Amino acid sequence: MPEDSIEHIDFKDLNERAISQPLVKHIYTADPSAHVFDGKIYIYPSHDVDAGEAFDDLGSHFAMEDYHVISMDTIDSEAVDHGVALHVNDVPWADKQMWAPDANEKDGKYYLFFPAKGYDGIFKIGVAVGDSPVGPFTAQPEPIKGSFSIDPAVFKDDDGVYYMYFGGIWGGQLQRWREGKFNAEFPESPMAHLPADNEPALCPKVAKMTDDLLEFAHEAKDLLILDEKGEPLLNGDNERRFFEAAWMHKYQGKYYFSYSTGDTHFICYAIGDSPYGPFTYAGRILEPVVGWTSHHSICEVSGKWYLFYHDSSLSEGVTHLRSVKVAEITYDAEGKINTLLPYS
Ligand code: FUB
Repeated sequence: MPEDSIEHIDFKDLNERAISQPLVKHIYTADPSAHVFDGKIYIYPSHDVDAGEAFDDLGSHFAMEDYHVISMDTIDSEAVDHGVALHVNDVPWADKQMWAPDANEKDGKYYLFFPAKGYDGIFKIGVAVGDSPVGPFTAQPEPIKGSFSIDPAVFKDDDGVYYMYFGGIWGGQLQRWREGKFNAEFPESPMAHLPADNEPALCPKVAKMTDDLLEFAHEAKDLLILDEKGEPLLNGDNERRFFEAAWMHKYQGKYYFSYSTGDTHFICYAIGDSPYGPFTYAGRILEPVVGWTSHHSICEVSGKWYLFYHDSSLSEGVTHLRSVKVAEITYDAEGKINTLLPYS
C-alpha cells in the first residue's frame, strides 16, 4: 500500500476490521514461510528491526540481522518464539540484510535457506543446517554456487525432489543478472537494468536441489508466467508481473506458483503442470496490506489451506516493521483461489 496513504489510516478501526491479528507482538516479523513438520506448524520469518538506515528504493532500511523460528501446535494455538536460530555474524560470507528465508526437512535434518548481501554488496543465497526445526542452524561457509538475488522458497515435490524458487527485482537485484553475471554498471537505481515496458518481464528462477540440499543440481532456469493468450507477462504489466516473494504449493495435482507484484502490492498466483512451468496467470490471492511490501506462504494444515502473510498494522504503517498473520484460503470448484481482502 503506498506510503502516502498511511497518514489517513485510522489504525484502531483498521485493526478491528483486520481478518487476522499478529501472531507475535513482542518482536516484528515478516515474510513468513510456513511448513508442517511432524504434525506441528513452523514459521520461518524475517526478523524486522529498525537499524536507523535511511529509506530508499533499494530497501536499505530492511537491515535485518538474524532469524527467529516461530512454532504453533495447531493453527489456533499460541505462537511460540524460539529465539535466535541464526545470526549474520555466524555466516562467514554474509555482511548484512538477512531477508526473507525458507526452510525444509530431509532425513531428520533441517535446512534454513536465506538471502544476504555479501561484503561486495551482492545478494546471494545460503544454507544453514540443524538437527531441530527451530535451530540453531550452522551456516555453510559459502553461498550456494550459482545463486543470486533474494527470497528463496524450497518446495518438496511428491516424488521427494526439492526445488528452490527465488528472485526479486529492484533491491533484490534480479535485473542485474540478465546476462548471467552481476552487472555492476551504474546507475544503481532499482529501475535501471530492467526490460522496457513492452518487453517480457523478468522471470523468477527455479533450480532443482542436489540430494544433500546444499547446492543447485543445475544452473537456475527462468520460470515463465504467461497471460491468458499464452504470451509472457510484460514488464509494464505491473499489476501481474513477478516482483519478489516466490512460493510454490501443489493443489489437486497442479502446481501453484505465487508471488508479490511489489510496487502494485498484490499477492498473485499462476498455475502449471510441472515444477518448472510454464505457468498461466490465474488471479489475486491477497489485496494490498498496510505497508509497502507484501509477502506470503501457503501451507496445508489439518486439511485446510492457510495464507501466512504480513502487514505493518502493529507498527502503524512503518513499512520495515511488519507482523506475521495467518488467514484461511479457499478454492472454488475450478481450483481458483478466492481473493482475500485483508481488512473486510
Ligand atoms: O523483508 C525484506 C524483503 O521485503 C523481502 O525479501 C521481500 O520479499 C520483501 O518482503
